Amino acid sequence: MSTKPEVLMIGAYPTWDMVDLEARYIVHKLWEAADRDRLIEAHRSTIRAIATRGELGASADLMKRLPALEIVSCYGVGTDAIDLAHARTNGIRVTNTPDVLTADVADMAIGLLLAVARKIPQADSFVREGRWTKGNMPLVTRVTGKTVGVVGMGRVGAAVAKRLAAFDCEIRYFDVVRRADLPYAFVPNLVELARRAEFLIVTLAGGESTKAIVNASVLDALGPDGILINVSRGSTVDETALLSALEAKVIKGAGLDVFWNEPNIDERLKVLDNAVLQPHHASGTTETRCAMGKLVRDNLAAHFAGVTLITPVL
Ligand code: 8YV
Repeated sequence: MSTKPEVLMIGAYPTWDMVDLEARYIVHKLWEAADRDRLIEAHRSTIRAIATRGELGASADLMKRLPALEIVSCYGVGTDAIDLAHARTNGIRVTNTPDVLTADVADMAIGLLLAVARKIPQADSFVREGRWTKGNMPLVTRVTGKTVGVVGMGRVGAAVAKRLAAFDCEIRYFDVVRRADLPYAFVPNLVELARRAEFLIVTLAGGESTKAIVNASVLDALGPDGILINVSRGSTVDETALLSALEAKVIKGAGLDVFWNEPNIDERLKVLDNAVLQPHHASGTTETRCAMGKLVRDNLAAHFAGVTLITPVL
């Protein structure tokens, strides 16, 4: 019998991670299994680790089926899809990949803001489709110097604010607590923040406490010149309200990396001319994904070596 620990992988990782993981562990690939229940049942008593992705997480139901489970290692910073309460109660360790993806996610927030405000995708089509030869493109919206509301002033929020400062933007933010270490204006009421901002950038953690926190009232307050950017979780925005607001031009536009039902997003989103959509790809650079995969692998290795975890959540 092999001495390699058994790991259940919920979703695919890049090849470079798979090579290393398959050398160290017996890897069970749930996403490839024709019958997932059967795969879990066949190895339920020997699987000691789950390697998952931020958006896939690990439910209590799944963890309950694995009595030998010791650790859930998440390829992503957001652990909202992992049942942390169940893990805590059952002494299951949890790790994530903070810091290494912060810069890329913040870059994407700025990229989406520029794409929506300056209509970069539409301008690209304008040139390719030969419409430029028939006249000038309609004018667009400036980003520099605007008032921006950052919704969630954690690692990503602070990195977004730092970038916006270089655009001479006035930065205000909403969070559950004031960040005394940062020079930006704290606005503890989200509707109030939206009223006072031209752009809102959502960087909150997902989960019950932030579910649909950006609702119809927030969108109304953002108003017809306002732009919403979401690089957090689809769950933080009431997507039904957002769709109505975009269709009725209650707000000017939105840049979205995340959605309620990924990857099978609402068809109504696809026909909007005032939204720029991304496939949950804010951290999707080779550089960052290499660092994320290494953290997952290093956390698993630390666990099985009995040494301190590098980036523990629990
Ligand atoms: C990743 C994420 O796209 O960090 C997170 O929480 O959602 C993203 O960085 C995802 O985890 C990769 O699957």
